[in-house]
Amino acid sequence: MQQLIVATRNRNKTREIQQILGPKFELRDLTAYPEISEIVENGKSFEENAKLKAIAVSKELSGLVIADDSGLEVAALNGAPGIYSARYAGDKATDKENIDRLLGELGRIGPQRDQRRARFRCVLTLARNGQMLDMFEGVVEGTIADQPRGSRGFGYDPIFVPKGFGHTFAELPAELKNRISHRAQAIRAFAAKLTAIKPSD
Ligand code: ITT
Repeated sequence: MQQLIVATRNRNKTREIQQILGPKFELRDLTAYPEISEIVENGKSFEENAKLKAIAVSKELSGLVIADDSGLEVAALNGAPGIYSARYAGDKATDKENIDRLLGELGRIGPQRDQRRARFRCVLTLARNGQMLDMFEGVVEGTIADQPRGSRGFGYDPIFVPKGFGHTFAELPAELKNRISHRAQAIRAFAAKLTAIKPSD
């Protein structure tokens, strides 16, 4: 059993990562370590934020640490909400408030070619003992639905329709999302590399 610490307090991410990696991995996230203080995500990119989360946590806990920084980039909003996806409608915003703001912003722009083109990005970093070991990325392209649909998943899933599908991530089975998502791609790249990492690296 490979043990991994996930540098997140977002249980939805941990659940998906566990489903993608399967039962050979035993994951533990920061909800098990309330003593670890909130990490200030002041990076300017997914890469910077993923790196600072993994490094900060790997200084406090021993073992392999992975961090996932992810978000939704909407073409017509010049890539927003991007790294601000979790707090688009404010610091303690709910998923519904974030979705409402996004649909509101798109509504204000009005009809425009490619207006609803969007993608989810995930940058995953791997660290140990305060050192970054590797970085992986995943992207899934799609469009923004007119209205939220479906109840599965989390975050912006009810308004994201992956390319080639007629349903939102929140309508599609979790197994399907976890096969094609940005997170699935990044995690698979990580898992493929993991066997090459020696215990002492
Ligand atoms: P941690 O920093 O503790 O990991 P967080 O939720 O704040 O948790 P991020 O800063 O990476 O994490 O923000 C990610 C946000 O992007 C997340 O809260 C969702 O709003 C959105 N997001 C990322 N992946 C998503 C997915 O698979 N489906 C829907 N929304 C997603």
